[in-house]
Amino acid sequence: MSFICQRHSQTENTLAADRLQERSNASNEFAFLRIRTRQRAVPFPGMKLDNAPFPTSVKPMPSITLTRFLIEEQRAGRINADLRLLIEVVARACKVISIAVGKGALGGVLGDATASGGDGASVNVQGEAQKKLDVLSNEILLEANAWGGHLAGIASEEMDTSQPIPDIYPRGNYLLLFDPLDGSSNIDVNISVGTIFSVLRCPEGVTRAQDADFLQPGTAQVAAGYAVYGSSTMLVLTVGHGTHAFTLDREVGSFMLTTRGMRIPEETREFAINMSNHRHWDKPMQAYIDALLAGKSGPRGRDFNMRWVGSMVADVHRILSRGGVFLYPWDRKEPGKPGKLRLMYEANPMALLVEQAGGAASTGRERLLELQPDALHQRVAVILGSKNEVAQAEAYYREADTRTAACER
Ligand code: FDP
Repeated sequence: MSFICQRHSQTENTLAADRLQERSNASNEFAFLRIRTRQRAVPFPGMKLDNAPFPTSVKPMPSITLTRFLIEEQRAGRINADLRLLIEVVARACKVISIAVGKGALGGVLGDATASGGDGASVNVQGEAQKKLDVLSNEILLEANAWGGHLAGIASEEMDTSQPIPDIYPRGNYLLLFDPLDGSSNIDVNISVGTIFSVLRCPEGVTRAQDADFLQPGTAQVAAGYAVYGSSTMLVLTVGHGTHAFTLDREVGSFMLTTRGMRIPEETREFAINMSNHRHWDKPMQAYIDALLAGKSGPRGRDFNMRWVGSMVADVHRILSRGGVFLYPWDRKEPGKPGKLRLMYEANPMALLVEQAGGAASTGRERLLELQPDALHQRVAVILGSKNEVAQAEAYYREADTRTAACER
């Protein structure tokens, strides 16, 4: 009762403030009062917004859950029941990871994982030190996906080889790949990290999937997505019909659809790259970035801003939300490797999400999604984001290659 009275008096405050505002538009003092009372006046549950006395800035709460979204996708014939279940299971695992990440130091999950046997840090197949949360997130995703009957195999950044579904469980027609916790170096410093996943069809006739069965180009992905554990937890998903964002309602425990059909603007003035590697890049990448840095007085004729979180998930999320270009090119530090990021469970899913949002994804020389992988943990150079900016970067490689070809003739 007192809650309703309080709301009622807030509404009256708003109306009174409106009247005062009408009487004296010139008065800054009254304008301030109006803003203050308006901010406090929110409708109580069930109030019809049409009748609300404060029509501006009040939006109805999002009401489409991930479950409802997926059921509607299934009804529209865009996914089948198994794929729906698979995505729901991955999303549920991401909620569990989100809770573990959110506990931080209180959960005892920060810091490096120790190798089995107890001596020294545990290292993954890439030779990178594993964090406790890397290992935990991997276990959460494996455990959640093993028994549902929708998968034929699972591959992860944290496992040397793919894992078939244990014999005690039924097997399905899909293959799941994931980076359980991307941006590991940011875990211990309370900066956004995330989970990236990609879903492929298991080749016909294969029941116990091997690594070779996973080696399909990104164009073969039937779904891809990521969860970003930031100031809010979000799930961004595509099943090949647009890219959609869901925000975790922590009280209810459901992902709610908050953006249907994300769109990346074609033009941008923002780029994301680890600038400390400048001297290690090849000439075309140096020339492209130098042009951005030159700003108004350079060949691009305009200033660019740089944002670099250092967690791919967070950087790509910003680009999906407001545009930009993300680059992780080849560099001379590890000349034998084509790049730092992994093709199958980092670059490919992000490339599909970006393309589905109207952006582009490239290695600099070819469309990322068309690369034929030859190893599960293959690395790749990545340029993705606003279409026209990706094209600008590609132009530097094309020009360099044309010059080289001309010299060789
Ligand atoms: P991290 O090594 O912290 O896991 O692919 C992994 C990744 O982070 C990306 O998320 C990030 O964009 C990139 O590597 C950052 O690497 P560097 O700090 O070596 O540039």
